[in-house]
Amino acid sequence: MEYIIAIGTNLEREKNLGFALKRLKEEFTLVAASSVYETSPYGYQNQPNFYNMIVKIRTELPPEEVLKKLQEIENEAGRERKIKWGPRSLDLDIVLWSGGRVKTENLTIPHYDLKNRLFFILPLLEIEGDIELDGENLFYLANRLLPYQGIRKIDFPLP
Ligand code: A4P
Ligand code: MG
Repeated sequence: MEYIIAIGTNLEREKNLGFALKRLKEEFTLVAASSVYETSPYGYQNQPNFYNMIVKIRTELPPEEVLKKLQEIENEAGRERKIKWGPRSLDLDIVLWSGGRVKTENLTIPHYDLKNRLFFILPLLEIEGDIELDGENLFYLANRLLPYQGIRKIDFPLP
């Protein structure tokens, strides 16, 4: 199975992004990694800018087990869940997987807001090329969001 995982952090960003990559490599096979982007907060505005990126991993684990591993890694990074959409040391979301759709009580794949977030779409373009989501290609989606969502590619040395 292949999974597309989104990484987001806006507290101790360098440390937490490096930690996430290290732990993901320990738990799964890392197949591809996008550039790192600095992005304006989406949703709740009164919080620092984020670092966001996308990775592709390979594993035999089913989605529920992958989610559990991701939540363990978030917890190791000291993740607290207080404000919905608020500041976070580390957020690991499953964006897509090779098995199609999932809809259970605690897991929705594709990610419920994928098409509205430039910080998912732009790095995803780097990894997957111009795939379609429900008949809309990633370039089209990126163009639609670019005027409204601040995003800037940064140099980040991958561990
Ligand atoms: N869950 C369901 N589907 C998934 C999935 N595909 N991947 C459930 C991961 N989790 C999934 O998530 C809440 C529950 O979602 C989990 O228990 C899981 O069972 P959470 O991470 O505990 O809580 P949250 O992150 O506060 O909520 P949510 O809805 O995931 O927040 P979002 O929508 O991820 O928004 N701005 C910028 N620029 N960059 C960001 O990365 N992130 C957010 C968080 C807001 N603004 C941002 C960014
Ligand atoms: Mg999340």
